[in-house]
This record gives sequence, structure tokens and C-alpha cells, in this order.
Amino acid sequence: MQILREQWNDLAGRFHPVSAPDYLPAAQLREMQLQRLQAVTSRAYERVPLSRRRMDELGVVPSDIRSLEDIAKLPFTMKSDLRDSYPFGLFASPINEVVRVHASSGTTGKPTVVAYTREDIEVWTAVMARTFAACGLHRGDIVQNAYGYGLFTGGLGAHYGAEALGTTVIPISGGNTDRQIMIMKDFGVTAICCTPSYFLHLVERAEEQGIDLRKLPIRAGIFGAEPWTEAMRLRVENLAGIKGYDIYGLSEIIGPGVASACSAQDGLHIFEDHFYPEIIDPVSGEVLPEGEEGELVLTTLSKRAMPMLRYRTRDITSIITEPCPCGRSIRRIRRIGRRSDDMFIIRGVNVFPSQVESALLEVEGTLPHYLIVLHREKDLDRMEVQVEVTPEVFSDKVKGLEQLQRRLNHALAKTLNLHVDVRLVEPHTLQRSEGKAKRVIDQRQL
Ligand code: DLL
Repeated sequence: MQILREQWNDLAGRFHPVSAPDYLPAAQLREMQLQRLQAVTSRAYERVPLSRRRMDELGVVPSDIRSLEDIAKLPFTMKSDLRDSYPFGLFASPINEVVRVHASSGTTGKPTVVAYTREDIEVWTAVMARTFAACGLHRGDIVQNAYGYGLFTGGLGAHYGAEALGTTVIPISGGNTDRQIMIMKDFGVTAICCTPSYFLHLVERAEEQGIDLRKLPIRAGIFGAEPWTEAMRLRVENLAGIKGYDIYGLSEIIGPGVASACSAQDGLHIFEDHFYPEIIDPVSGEVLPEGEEGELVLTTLSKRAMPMLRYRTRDITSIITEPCPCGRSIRRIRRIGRRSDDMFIIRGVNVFPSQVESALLEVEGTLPHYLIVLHREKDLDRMEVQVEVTPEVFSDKVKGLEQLQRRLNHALAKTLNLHVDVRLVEPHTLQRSEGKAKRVIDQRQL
């Protein structure tokens, strides 16, 4: 923390000392990763009974880790391991060294709990400061932090990082959209942090109030916490006259601050001095060659309170092998458009919600607010996509709506290879979320 506070960043927002680890020469980075991997493996083995048991079962001891490739010898950690050890079973630090806990809401039953020592908070702060720097923010920026504060990691994670970088933070948290718009306008906000779906809601509400965000000083959106498509990024950038940066993270690893887009807006740089990425085949668990698409597995290299060895994120991506034009040497992953567990199967066809989003955005006249409803009719699976139309289209003649429906049917059939029932709904009928959007309702009794 001390070091960060003493650091300055140049107003051009390009290179500054906060971001120095982003530019480490590859050989130096690999060496640092190996040392940290050896240390974290020992820590987990010595202090976390589950890690020791799993390693014993595989006949692996920490001294077997002699190269980075040896990581493949270690056991995976899964979400269910956190649930089964609820609440504090995976802590590697005594509670008097744990200065913070967060928890994910958990759709079924108990939440999953994660812990931080003071050193962990410092690392988190540093990677979030590097995130904001990569998104072009600097001292003098006024940052509206609309990620939720509380057990969710988004609010406090972004808060500490933005403060450490020297920006002015408005800790507004999520919700109360009218107040968000008032503050954005009155305080001359230059950047906002929230989920992309919430930002879309905010733009729409501002428009209703006759406020055009393109005329306000806001120039950047630091968006993440849910999958969103490249088409959605372009739409949002256009509507609000901003640049939309994709940021990625998950509570089990640290929260936001695992990976971030940069000025090139092409993939997300992983802060791999702290989080070691692997891509595996989600079915066999085998490590895939660099560049291939599969499930992202992350190992925390410096986490003290709750080290994670080979955590299976379920997020699908690939590592980009080409160097980035921004000059950072840390590797990039592709935008995460889907999770291995958000796929559903309709009449034998695999469908991801992100494919639906891309198809809808190809067609003019709809708002990117949509909901997928799955149901069963006479033993046959049906998929309905409810999509809001723009007010202009809605007030149009029936003929226009029919044409739009046909175009959407066609775009969806082309992308999914599947007939989908499209239901056009009035603007504002689908529920808006203040955080992560819910895109699928499955009413089939499987
Ligand atoms: O969502 C942490 C976060 C907060 C990230 C704010 C970015 C900004 P969890 O609630 O544990 O943590 O959810 C983690 O959300 O495994 C992904 O499936 C998804 N996710 C997060 N960021 C992105 C993104 C936070 N940029 C889960 N693109 C992850 C796609 C994302 N999915």
C-alpha cells in the first residue's frame, strides 16, 4: 500500500510505475511464477487439509514442482470444495490474520466464502490499480463505482484499486438509477464501473430524462462480472460515446482484478505474476496447447489466506499467443463469452446465451434486453426468446413488427441451427438487474 501511495502515474495514462509488472520480460516473469508456485503449493500442503489429502492421493509433494509444467501434477479445486468446507475450511491463515471476508450469493443454499490477509488486500489493490491504468484511467479521473458494495467483491475491489491509482472515487454502489444519472451529470464523472447490462439500463433511463450521455464528460466504462459480447460492447460504446473495457475476475481467485482489457480492446491481460492460467479440456481435464479454446483454470501465486490450486473456473476462453500492440508482456485471454455450465441443450442442439445475444444484435430495431425461456410442450423442448423492441418500432404499424419478427427468427435460426419462438415485447417489460443479468429461465422439468 505504502509503495502504491508513493507512486505517481503520468496523465497520459500510458506507462506508469503501478503497471511495471505488466511489462516484465518473459524469462523474469516465468522465474517469478515458478518461485511463487513452489511457495503457494507448500503453503496449501502444509496448511489446508483438503489440499494435502488430494495431493497425498495423487502421490505428489510440494518438492515435485520443479518447473511450471509440473503444475499439471497438482489436483484441481472446484466450486463444490468451497461449499463443502463452508465457511472457513479452506483458510490457510489463522482467523487473527484474516482482515476481510467476502462471499458469493450462491444460487443454491449456502454462499461460498473467501478470505484475505492484509497482504492479500495489498495484492488485490495493486491488480485493480493496474486494471484501471490499463483501461486508460489516471489521476484526475472521477470514477463512479456502481458495482455493489458488500459481500460481492466488485464494489470494494474496484474502490481500493481506483483510490490507489489516485482517481477520485464515488462509492455509490449499485441501484437507484435516477440518482446515478444525477451524480454522473453533476459531478462530471469521467468513468463508470458496473455490469454491462446495468449500464445499458442506465443509458436507457437517461435517454428517457432527455439526457444524452454522449454530451457528458464520461469517456470510459469498466465493465465486467457477467458475459457480454463484442456486439454489445460496440452498441454500448455508440449509445454513450464511451470506450467500454472488459474486466474479468472471480471471488474464489481474488474478485475483479484477474484480467483486464487495455487500449487495444482485444482480449484481456491476465495479471499472471499473481494468477497462473491454464486452459484444459473441460471433459478430460487434460491441459491444452496454448491458443486452443477450453476451460480456464487458475492458480493463485501469492494468495495467503486462501490459496487456490488449479481452480476450475468453468469459464471458456483461450490464451492469445500474439504480443499485444499496447506493449504489455503479460499474456491475454479472449473475451469470456460463455461458461461450460451455462450451455443448454434444445432438441439435441447445444446453445449458449451469448450466441442469442450476438444474433439479436445483428438486427436493427431491438434493444439488447432479452430473456430466454425454455419450456416443454407435448414432450418437445421449445425455446422462446423474448426481446424488447425500440419505442419507435413499437409504435409502428403491425406490418413493421411482423417483418422484425421474421428477421429475428432468421438471424437466430442461422446462428443456432434451430427454430426459436421470438416474442417481441414492449420496451421496459423485461426485468432489469442492478448487478448480473439473468438471461435464461428453464421451465422444463428435467
Ligand atoms: O463477478 C468479480 C467481478 C466483479 C469481476 C466486478 C469483474 C467486475 P463472482 O461473483 O465470483 O465475481 O463471479 C465470477 O463471473 O467466473 C465469470 O463466469 C463471470 N465473469 C466475471 N467477469 C466477467 C467478464 C465477480 N468480464 C464469474 N466476462 C466468473 C464474462 C465474467 N464473464
